[in-house]
Amino acid sequence: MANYLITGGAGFIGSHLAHALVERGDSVRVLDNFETGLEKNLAPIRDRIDLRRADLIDAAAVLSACEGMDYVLHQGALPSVPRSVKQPRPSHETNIDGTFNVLEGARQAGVKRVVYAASSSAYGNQPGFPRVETMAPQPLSPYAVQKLTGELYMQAYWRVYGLETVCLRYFNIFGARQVPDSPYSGVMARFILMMMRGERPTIFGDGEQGRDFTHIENVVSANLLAVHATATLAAGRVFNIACGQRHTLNETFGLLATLLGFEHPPIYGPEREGDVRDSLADISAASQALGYVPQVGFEEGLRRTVRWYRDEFAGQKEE
Ligand code: UD2
Repeated sequence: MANYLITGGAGFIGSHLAHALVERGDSVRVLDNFETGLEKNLAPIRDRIDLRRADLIDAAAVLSACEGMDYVLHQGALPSVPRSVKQPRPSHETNIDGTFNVLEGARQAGVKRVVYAASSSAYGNQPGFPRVETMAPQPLSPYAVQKLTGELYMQAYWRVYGLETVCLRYFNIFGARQVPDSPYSGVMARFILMMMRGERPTIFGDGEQGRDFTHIENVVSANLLAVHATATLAAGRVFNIACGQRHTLNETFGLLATLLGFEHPPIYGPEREGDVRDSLADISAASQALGYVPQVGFEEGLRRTVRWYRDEFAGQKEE
């Protein structure tokens, strides 16, 4: 049994990690400001975790949260490319200053390892698929720059202070508990809820942009592997976490429409500013160094996710 701090532990990804760790008997502390996280995500394990409400930009609160911890899973962030384009400052502060505070807190508290939620947006629109970690980053949006800056900080803390850090570049994660009704929601959650309500989703651009959509279960397993991987193989390194398959939005819309019995076409709108056109990961580095193997494929992930939203939003109108 070990002590874990999960930043952003009330959010989509953080809450899945919290549940997994509690289930296997580890001790979990969650730090969340509840700006995008939800208390209900932690309700079933609420009495078994140490829940702290604080902002990542509160350095004292972050240091205090790191004290006594073996591992930090740093998931807390203000996500979304379009949010960062519209309002770069809040996401800059949370994603860069907040990450710095986590590293400083972890260093001062003597934490053994920090695992960081990095983003596939680091690759931008450069040529060459699949994306390999050795490619030079070409971030397009403020969000991509922020998440990449976090990676560079993680690596510097390993090199300079010997704090073990592992960066996991998540590729478009989806699954249960992803917020579906914010203007900044990920496409999968947004489309599922709209289609359940009988509303036609809007595809930005021609819908032929591709993503390496990755079910949340794979991210949970990647984090647990990253915590325990041999330091000589994992510390100071960056790993793609994905399925290694590309699916277009048009294809994804079609599969969701079939699963949900939705019979209308999507609406097509202008391309989104700062959008990456295509995304596809090479996952061999994570496989070799961490033993990472995707647990849940794309279509099975879609089925599980649709099932969850149906249960959660039961009673919403379906066409
Ligand atoms: C980026 C990162 C991802 C993660 C995420 C966090 C890339 C390739 N991926 O995801 O790894 O860090 O940011 O927020 O950079 N779309 C529509 N209609 C909608 C909503 C979205 O067509 O109503 C499109 C959008 O233009 C994009 C795709 O769906 O082409 C995926 O958008 P998203 O916001 O779900 O995720 P994305 O790719 O910005």
